[in-house]
Amino acid sequence: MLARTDLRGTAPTLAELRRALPRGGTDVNAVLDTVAPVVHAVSEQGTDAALGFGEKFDGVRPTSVRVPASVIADALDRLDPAVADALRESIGRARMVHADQRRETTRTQVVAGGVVSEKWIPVRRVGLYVPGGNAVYPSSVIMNVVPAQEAGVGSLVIASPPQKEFGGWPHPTILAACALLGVDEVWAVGGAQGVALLTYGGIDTDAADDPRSVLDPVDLITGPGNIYVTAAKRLCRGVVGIDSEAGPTEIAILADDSADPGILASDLISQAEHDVLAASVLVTDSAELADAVDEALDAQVAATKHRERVTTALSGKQSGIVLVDDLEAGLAVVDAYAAEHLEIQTREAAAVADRVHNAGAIFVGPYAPVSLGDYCAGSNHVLPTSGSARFASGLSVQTFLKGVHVIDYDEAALRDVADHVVTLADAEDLPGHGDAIKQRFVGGQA
Ligand code: HSO
Ligand code: ZN
Repeated sequence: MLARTDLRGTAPTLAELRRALPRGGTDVNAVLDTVAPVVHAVSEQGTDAALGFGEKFDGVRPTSVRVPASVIADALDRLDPAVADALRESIGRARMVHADQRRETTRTQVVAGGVVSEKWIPVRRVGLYVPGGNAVYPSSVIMNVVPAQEAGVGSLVIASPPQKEFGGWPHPTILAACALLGVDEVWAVGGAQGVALLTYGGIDTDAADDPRSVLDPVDLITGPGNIYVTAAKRLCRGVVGIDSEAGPTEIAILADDSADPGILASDLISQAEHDVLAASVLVTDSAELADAVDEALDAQVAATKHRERVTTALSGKQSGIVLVDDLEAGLAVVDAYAAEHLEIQTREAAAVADRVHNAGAIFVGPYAPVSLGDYCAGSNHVLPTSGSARFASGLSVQTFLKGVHVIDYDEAALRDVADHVVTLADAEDLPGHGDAIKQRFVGGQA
């Protein structure tokens, strides 16, 4: 079922390795021209334009952008108690991990009388995009909201597409998750127009709770979406901050012959289940294991609920088995691939995991599957995709903080370094910079 890339007996360069590895990808550039007029219209006309596009593209117009408080409360009341319990558990564990990520102010005494501090200020207002359609992921609401709240973000809004079958409001499970998290501002707007409305704001003339409710623009947008949402985020970037451009999900597994093929097959299927474009990649030095995983996949895929989607994902060019000579070569492959999720299923898995440089998140050993991280490990599941784990991190408290330097020098400390500043200013032919120093001292002399 999985295509094979056989690297045994070869010594590829990094560039060759990157080319040889299975990889998919979506072409966001291809839809920029379609999305640009939508973003432009919403930036000029606000809410009316956004609702108009929603009606045109998705065939639904909510009675107001702002979801009434009663609709959110009702969604929680009707939520299956077992789901509510599991969501609470997920929230509690995520809070524990993310609370530990808070950053203290650093204070550096550079010289006597000269101090530079760095303080971490939360972004004022954040918009969290939550997709609708097939992918109803209350867990992703948790993974976006918890780090923002733990960072101290004071104002949070969730935007999610209106759904015809739910009276023009976002999916009730999404609304229930908002209620459990204490988020009371939810907008029924999605797609590129949703991202644009978060960016530029508007007035919600139809809001049930408040007839002229202001839709305040946000400073940062996080959360995944389809290709149109991603294109809109790319176009709005700069006016607003964005997290990263989320591509289809990926799992890579580095395994040796000690791994259980049945477990590997089920983990490969678990992420293939998300999307026909999802990538599942096994890297191993054991051809016998590769054969056994292929066999296990045949049996398990036939029995899985979303078998068509899974089969398409597993047989796509983005998925496959990479055969390597040994663990060393396997580590080079997983570093070159830089998977969103990397499982280590080898002997001494923790020591091997310690040697990985590039992965969005690393799952150690047979009892830490990606599904655990998706819901209840406490870790975040919004992670860098498409190889961006070489330079990017998953969502965390840090995503929602800005580091600001505070420079506090007294007269003696400035005088002490004045000559160097003037010299550097002259060297850059910016004498006005030097004059700003001289001006502070008697006679304008440093
Ligand atoms: N594996 C997905 C997140 C997710 N899984 C949500 C289940 N629900 C991307 O990390
Ligand atoms: Zn998942």
